[in-house]
Amino acid sequence: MAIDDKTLEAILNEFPAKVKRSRKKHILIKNSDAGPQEIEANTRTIPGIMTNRGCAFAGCKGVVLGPLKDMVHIVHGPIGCAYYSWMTRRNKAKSEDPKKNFLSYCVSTDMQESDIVFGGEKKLARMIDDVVEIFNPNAITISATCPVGLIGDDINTVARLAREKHGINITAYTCEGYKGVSQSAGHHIANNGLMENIIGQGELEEPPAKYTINILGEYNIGGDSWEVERVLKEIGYHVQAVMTGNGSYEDLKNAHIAQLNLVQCHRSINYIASMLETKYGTPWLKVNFIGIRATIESLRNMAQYFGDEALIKKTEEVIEKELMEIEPQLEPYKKICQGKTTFCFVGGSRGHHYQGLYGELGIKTVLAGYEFAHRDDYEGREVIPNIKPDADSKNIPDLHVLPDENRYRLKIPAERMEELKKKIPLSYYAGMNTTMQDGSIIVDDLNHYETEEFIRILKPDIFSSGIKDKYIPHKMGIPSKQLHNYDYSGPYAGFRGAVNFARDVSMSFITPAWNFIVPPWKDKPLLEGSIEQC
Ligand code: CFM
Ligand code: HCA
Repeated sequence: MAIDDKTLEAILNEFPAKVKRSRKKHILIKNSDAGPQEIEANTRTIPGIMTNRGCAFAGCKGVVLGPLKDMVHIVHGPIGCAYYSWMTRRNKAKSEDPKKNFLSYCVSTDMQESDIVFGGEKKLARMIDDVVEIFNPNAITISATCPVGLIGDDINTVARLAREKHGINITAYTCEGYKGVSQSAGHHIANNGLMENIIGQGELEEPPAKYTINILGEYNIGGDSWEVERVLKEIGYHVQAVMTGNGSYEDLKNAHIAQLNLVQCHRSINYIASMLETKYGTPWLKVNFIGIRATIESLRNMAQYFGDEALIKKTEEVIEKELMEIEPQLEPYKKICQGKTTFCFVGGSRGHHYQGLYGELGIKTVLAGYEFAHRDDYEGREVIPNIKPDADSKNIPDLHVLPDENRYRLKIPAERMEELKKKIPLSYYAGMNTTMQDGSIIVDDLNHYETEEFIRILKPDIFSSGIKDKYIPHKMGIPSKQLHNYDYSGPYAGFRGAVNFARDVSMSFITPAWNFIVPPWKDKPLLEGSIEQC
């Protein structure tokens, strides 16, 4: 069954009038005849509604800073926030020096009642001393949780004094959970901090190899970036820094020398991409390594960007070799998946990135959305933004100017940028509103009630979820696939990742376990009307 305006209205009628008015603006039925459709996004979740969103601390420490492996990330606050951001995201990391990988530690000041009353600055300073003595990390970050902001601990001053005392990079992030409306605010805080305190501080003056790139917005969930890097290296790219999956302070310091920044997750890291462009003139290219077609297009676009015939040829050779390896492996899974439907609701970019991969397996996305994306994620953006001339760079209000202003430089002449824009296809980079099929549903900040209602009506064969919404479909007899942490599996990126994904969703479809659950609509009468009050 499809959802039309009337059905949608009936779902929303269960909300109080004010809530209904608000939620209506966050839901669209895709209709390409209606012209550009607008959706409200990045606004406050209505209190009382069961949302899947996280907070600014989650976005800053959990998402962007947390994966940097040779740094110790101190969580300043009561223990809960540190505990619940401890390895749950499955951002993997390996270190050449095993003594310089601190990701498996949960480091927190564990503030108690007395610290809240008398302040936690001294405790934080002592903790930094301990961390330096025990771990000797390359750098330290301090992330504030809600109570720290409420009692007013000056974590920036604690960080500055510790930096002077220990002589290493120690920086503070005032990413208290309540800031902003979701984890998105935390991404921005982390992006600004990394740009201000780390990126560009390395010694390198020139790229160490031909075709030096950074991968931004790739967090190595389930090993994704290792799979992407395997292919990129085979083609001949040198990956300077991954931000921030399996990333390190040492690599990040020299990220400014890359010739091109790839942006996988635009939502969480567009700020660094544009700050690097403004400050160092490094262009950025939107890529998507989820799905076979998207991976191929991304690799071709990269080769076009450098424009070197040998690189273009090598790219095609690698694509062919990879396809030969994976196509026979995918065949049996495609047979299982063909004709199935899915919901694709994730935090940000993955809400559209995974639709292509689902489609390649024959699975149609009937509903999709993001927890916290902004309107441009729904409505689309340019692939390569205009390079701004040096003189303009200094007037960008959002830019955090680093001390060495001489580093402003423009690497790509404007005419070459124009030429590139014509060559590089934009197709998969259109926003979610353009990529979805007519009649499908787009929902921003989907909540528990709406999840149940949309499942009841659309009865998808699989539900893409996070840990908070995973068990709603299960109780309704529908399998789920966590697209945040991949349910202990992965990698799902690139060519081999696509096979892993196909295998995992196929297993969900054929497991007999679902036959033991009777969905509510099969054994209970569905209440379609309303009960009159006596
Ligand atoms: Fe980017 Fe991400 Fe995502 Fe994201 Fe996240 Fe994540 Fe996500 Mo969970 S950075 S927006 S804040 S792709 S942690 S790796 S899976 S919600 S869709
Ligand atoms: C976060 C992290 C998260 C949570 C995933 C989930 C992740 O938002 O704080 O809800 O299952 O990917 O780990 O998005």
